[in-house]
Amino acid sequence: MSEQDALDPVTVVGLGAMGKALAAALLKAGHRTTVWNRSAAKADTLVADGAVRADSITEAVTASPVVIVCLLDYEVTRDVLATAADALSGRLVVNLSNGTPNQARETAVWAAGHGAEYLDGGIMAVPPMIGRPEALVLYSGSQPAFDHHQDMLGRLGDSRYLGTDAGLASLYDLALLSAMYGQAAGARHALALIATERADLPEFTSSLLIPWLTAMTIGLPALAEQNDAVREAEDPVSPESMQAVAIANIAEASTGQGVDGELLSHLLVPLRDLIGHRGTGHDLPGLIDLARKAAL
Ligand code: FVH
Repeated sequence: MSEQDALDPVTVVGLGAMGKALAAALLKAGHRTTVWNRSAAKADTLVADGAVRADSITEAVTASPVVIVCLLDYEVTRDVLATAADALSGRLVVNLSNGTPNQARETAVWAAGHGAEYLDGGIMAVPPMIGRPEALVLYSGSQPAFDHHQDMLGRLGDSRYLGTDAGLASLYDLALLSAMYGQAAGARHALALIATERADLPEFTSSLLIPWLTAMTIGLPALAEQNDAVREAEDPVSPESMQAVAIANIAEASTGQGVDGELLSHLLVPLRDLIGHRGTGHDLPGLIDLARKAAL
């Protein structure tokens, strides 16, 4: 790819915390960067740094062959783009707004109906990480578009292309976010428990919580490979019946320490109910299915 292709003009639609970071990274890399936001004042700093302010969404779209959209959600994305739909033909829309796989697929069809190529994306990073290699950005949709604009997309972070199904990036994004929110809920519950007796939460976090969570990722490959062979293992390292007791104790101790179980209710309540099946001669039937549902 020539240097000229790599430095194609680009438009960024949506200048919230993330959109601003995306535009700043592209601007810094040398792209002619046109920006648009509903609240125009959010463009001021970028414009002072050299970005071009578009006064309308149509002006923003027509300014560049690549239009990167980073808005609150797909409803807003479609509402905003609809007002410039006639200008989309021949351009690439890269939608980095959060949404569901079906919303991504529908938007891909909608964009194609207006003659635009479409890439959907999921940003696995927070704004200060944008432009650095640790900012992972997942893409799906048009492979020729991804290949052609790889250099530009690479300026936002580490780009990973998942496939032609536009819904894949969303699916992976939401899967990874669900793992993150699950871990965050567990960590908050842990901190709430410790806070009932000790105040030094930073020390607990750095010396015990982080090393513990890191060490326990060792169980993830087995979870991913969970199948009937694992289910029937005769000598499991961590039998479900043992785990069920620990989970019951977490619930009981939380109540005893005056900690609300709400954050972990999605995990503790169904498991507590399954514990009621003990003594049926089975090893907590349904527990693995529950984990499977959670993993899927
Ligand atoms: N910030 C983050 O940590 C995460 C990291 C992972 C990816 N997300 C997703 O990125 C999308 C945008 O997130 P954001 O952080 O930029 O969000 P906000 O700062 O809240 O900005 C929201 C933008 O959406 C515009 N907007 C909202 N409603 C409307 C509307 N009805 N019409 C037009 N624009 C609208 C808003 O405009 P304004 O309020 O400034 O006028 C902002 O441009 C998001 O999908 C995350 O999940 C970020």
